Amino acid sequence: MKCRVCGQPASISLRAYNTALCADDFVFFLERRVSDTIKKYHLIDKDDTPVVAVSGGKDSLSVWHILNRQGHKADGVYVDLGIGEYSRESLEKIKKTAETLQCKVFVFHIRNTFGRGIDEIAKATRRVPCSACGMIKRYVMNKVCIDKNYNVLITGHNLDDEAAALMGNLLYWKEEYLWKKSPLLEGHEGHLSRKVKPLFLCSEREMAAYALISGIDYIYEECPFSLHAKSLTYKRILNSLEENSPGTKLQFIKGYLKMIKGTEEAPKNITYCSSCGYPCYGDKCNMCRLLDRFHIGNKIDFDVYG
Ligand code: Q46
Ligand code: ZN
Repeated sequence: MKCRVCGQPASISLRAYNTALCADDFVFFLERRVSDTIKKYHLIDKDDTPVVAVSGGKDSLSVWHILNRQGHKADGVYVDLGIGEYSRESLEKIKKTAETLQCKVFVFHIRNTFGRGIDEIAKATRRVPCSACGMIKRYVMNKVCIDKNYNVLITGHNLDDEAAALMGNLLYWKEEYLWKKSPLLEGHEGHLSRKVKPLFLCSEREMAAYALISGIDYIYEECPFSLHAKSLTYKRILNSLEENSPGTKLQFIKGYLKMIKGTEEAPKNITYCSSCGYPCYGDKCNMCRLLDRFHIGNKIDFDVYG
């Protein structure tokens, strides 16, 4: 198999595109795909001040790396869930990447604030860990943007994540979420940052290959709470469809984007939390309720590295 561009031996076959590329041309192809997505959906302007939500995994560290290579000087933000070796190793990889990129990373340690990890918080509040985690992450990421003057939050969601989430929303006809899967979610000036997903059209396999070829040192293990997630089942089903019919995931997401025209509007009829001022439904946001429950007060501190 030869590289479609230069004729040298190919390193990766991309059946969805009916092509094969060598390592250098694949890196060029992937980075071009990201910059085209950014341009097409107006994700990041040259005057923007972006910050990347990093987890230590291949997608978030790769998008951080790509953006900085493309001249979007982006810092990072990480929520340390306090779940043992997994959290420790993730933080190490993130600090190392921040150092390589010569960027700052803001770290919120859940254990330092709450005196317990995400699993214990979830138990105490009768939520599942992913629900407590999602709520805290959304709050903390937004707080970094608002307090530290970043106007756009970048996430590393890839094509497989989005296709699996869309499939789940369709299967159960979750209409309230069905139209909420786009590369750009508008914010509310001074209250809620804009959120963008530059890897929206890059598959999981492509991102793993990119990270490997580019020497990105990421954590291979997944969060221990992700193991029973329904999204993994949807990903397996989509992968077997892709195996039989290459390009299925891309068509699924592209067709959807065409229908919603690329942008998701910020939620309407929103109110603001009486304690912190961030958007919420009701009088107080869930994070302020959580802080009240543990008698912590409105005190969210970050460690800064880099
Ligand atoms: S939500 Fe759940 Fe993930 Fe949080 S607890 Fe782990 S699996 S990290 S994106
Ligand atoms: Zn609040």
